[in-house]
Amino acid sequence: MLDAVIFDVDGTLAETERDGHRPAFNAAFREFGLDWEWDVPMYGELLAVTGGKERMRAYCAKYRPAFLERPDADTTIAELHKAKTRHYVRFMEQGTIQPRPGVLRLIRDLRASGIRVAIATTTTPENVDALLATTLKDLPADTFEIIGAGDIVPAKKPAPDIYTWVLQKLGLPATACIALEDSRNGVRAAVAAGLPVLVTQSTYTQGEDFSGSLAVLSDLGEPNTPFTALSGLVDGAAVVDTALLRRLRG
Ligand code: XBP
Ligand code: MG
Repeated sequence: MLDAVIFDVDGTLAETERDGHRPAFNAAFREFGLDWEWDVPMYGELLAVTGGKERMRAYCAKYRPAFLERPDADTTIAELHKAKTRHYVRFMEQGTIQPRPGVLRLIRDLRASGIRVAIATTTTPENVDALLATTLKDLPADTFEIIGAGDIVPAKKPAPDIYTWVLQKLGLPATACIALEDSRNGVRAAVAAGLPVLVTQSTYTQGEDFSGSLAVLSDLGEPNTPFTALSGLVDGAAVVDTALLRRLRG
């Protein structure tokens, strides 16, 4: 039985990193009078570290070591992150970020089949709320039964903690579920939690090492624009739907 599907957010439900999170960080840096600018290639490098506060700290350690010597470094990073979240929510409200192909179709299909859906993400809860209210506004408000996000667990992906937290809230064993992810860090987190995981690679995660996943696809596919299978057996299917997820989980 497949009882629940647990979705990653950034890169999986929508392409939020390049045109959502990245400009939000840059807007926060400008607001604080910092001359830091994360261009598209630089942000790709920084995505190796999950979590916005953790990402800013990793950036400083490599490129702005003097900043970390400041006595107010920790509080400034926390304040910067609050500003970044505010800018991100504002950008989302402009309504330019669309769901990835097949996301709405698959979620509706799962719910119609009685399968529970949940979220496991490293991003801040306000960002998930903003995504649900804008990009995913066509889904009923109670679609995602459990939302695991941000700092509710001490260790972010690739640690398994957020998936373990969601599984516990769902009251399900990992073997009754499947995770959908777009990144190596996400696959590592899901696998470490014992979850089968399917990958739809995203702009920033093309060509990452997804070992441990069931299959790697271009996207979830729509009937008139099927997905491309990059690795794994997907038995000639054109789109990811409830039936394919059940077969994949075995
Ligand atoms: C995405 C992340 C997050 C976002 C930024 O994780 O790594 O850090 O880039 O969000 P996922 P915050 O793919 O698991 O959703 O700034 O709120 O941390
Ligand atoms: Mg992701």
